Amino acid sequence: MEEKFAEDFIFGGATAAFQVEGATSEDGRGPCCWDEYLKRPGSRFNGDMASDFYHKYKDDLELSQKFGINGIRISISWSRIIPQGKGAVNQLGINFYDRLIDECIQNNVEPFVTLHHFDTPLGLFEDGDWLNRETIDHFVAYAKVCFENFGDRVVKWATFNEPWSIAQNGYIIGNFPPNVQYDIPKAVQIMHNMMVAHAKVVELYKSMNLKGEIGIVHTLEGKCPISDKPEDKRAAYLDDMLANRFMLDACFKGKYDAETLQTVEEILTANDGSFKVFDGDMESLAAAAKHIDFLGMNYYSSHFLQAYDGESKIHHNGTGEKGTSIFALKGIGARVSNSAVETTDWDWPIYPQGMYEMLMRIKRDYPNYKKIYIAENGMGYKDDFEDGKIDDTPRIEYIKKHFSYILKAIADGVNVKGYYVWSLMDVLSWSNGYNKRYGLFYVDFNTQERYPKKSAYWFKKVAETKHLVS
Ligand code: BGP
Repeated sequence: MEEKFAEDFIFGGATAAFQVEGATSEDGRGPCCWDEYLKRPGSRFNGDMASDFYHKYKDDLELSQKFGINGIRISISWSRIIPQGKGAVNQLGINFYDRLIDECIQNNVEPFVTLHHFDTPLGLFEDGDWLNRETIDHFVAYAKVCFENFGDRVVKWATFNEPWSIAQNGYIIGNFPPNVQYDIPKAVQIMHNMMVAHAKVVELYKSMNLKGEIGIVHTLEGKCPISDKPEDKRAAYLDDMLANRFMLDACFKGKYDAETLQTVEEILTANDGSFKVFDGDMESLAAAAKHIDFLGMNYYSSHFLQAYDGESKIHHNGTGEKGTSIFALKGIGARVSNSAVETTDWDWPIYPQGMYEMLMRIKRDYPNYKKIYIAENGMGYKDDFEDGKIDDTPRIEYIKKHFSYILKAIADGVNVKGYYVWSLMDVLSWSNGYNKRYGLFYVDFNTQERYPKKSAYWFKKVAETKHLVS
């Protein structure tokens, strides 16, 4: 195993516009789908203030720099730049990201910018979001505005964050807008359309001859059979097909392998549906696969699969009450607990070797990948705040285990160039609110004060020495 991270390895912190910025009606920002969703009666929280990054970004960047952090994932809020999603550009929105990007650079915290992190402008969302093919053209137009304005300084761009989460949470689990459950055909169509949008934006970026690199951020989840039984193996294979392989094929092979296509069609038939490929789509995917510069890999967890032949049944644990999750999908399988594997309070299995296996798989199955950034990894935890001190030792242990598997993958030839912990500071958690904390920096959401957690001090030592210190 490698003993040390390379000198140019990025030790970053990740954020996303809606989860940190707040200021949702300031400076001409239009509404996004999450504003509307979290304002419905009964909602337990909203994003109006979040971590107040819109006003506190200078403090956060100064803090980052002090703690050895040399990269930050931010996303641009589409509805700050183009408030209606299409049409007029909002100069005040451009000005905000100009200031933010300049501040990152001044602090030597390199910005890694995602164009879309779940927050489609409300009008486009109501018109069908990514199921409406016109959204693709609007996204390309918005990307162009971003590249024209920030492409001189930003050298790392991601088209999307986690299309699988949008598809799965919005159309299968139902805990993201539009809160549809069990509609696997729509989930697949959304993923395909987003892959086409991604491809078109990659091609646009390359045509503009800018100096940086462009990729996509996927959440990749290991899918392990709970036993050696062929039917459990099949369940793991099917879940993997939807969550991982379908979109990795699109991005890095520029097509869906015959096996991928056939299996996805079988899943769709079991769910009474199909998906549609439009004229020119496959040409777009093929072109972009030749040009994509990196894979941003988010890895939190793996799942253990058992065969299941009943109707779909899901309960999402959005409260941190351990052991309350149910996830069983018709035509695929059931995610079950593995007594040998610890979980978080939100029932996410802690399985760091799954990250190693996924990294090795990328190298094996997609040999044209150029480099990988771990774009998110981290642990949701109910931190205790005592006299300004936060002892989050379990989070340190979690990150440390993942770091050691990254070093092992690097030693085994995978080109991993950076790691962005989720999250830089505590943020709004999409379907869990403010009590599921991930940050290196604790945020008191009443005062918006920041406090470094024990993990921040530990992360600083690793970033400075490049060694996996204890
Ligand atoms: C990823 C998202 C992040 C973040 C993280 C933690 O899927 O890209 O935005 O939210 O998951 O998820 P959660 O807050 O649901 O625990």
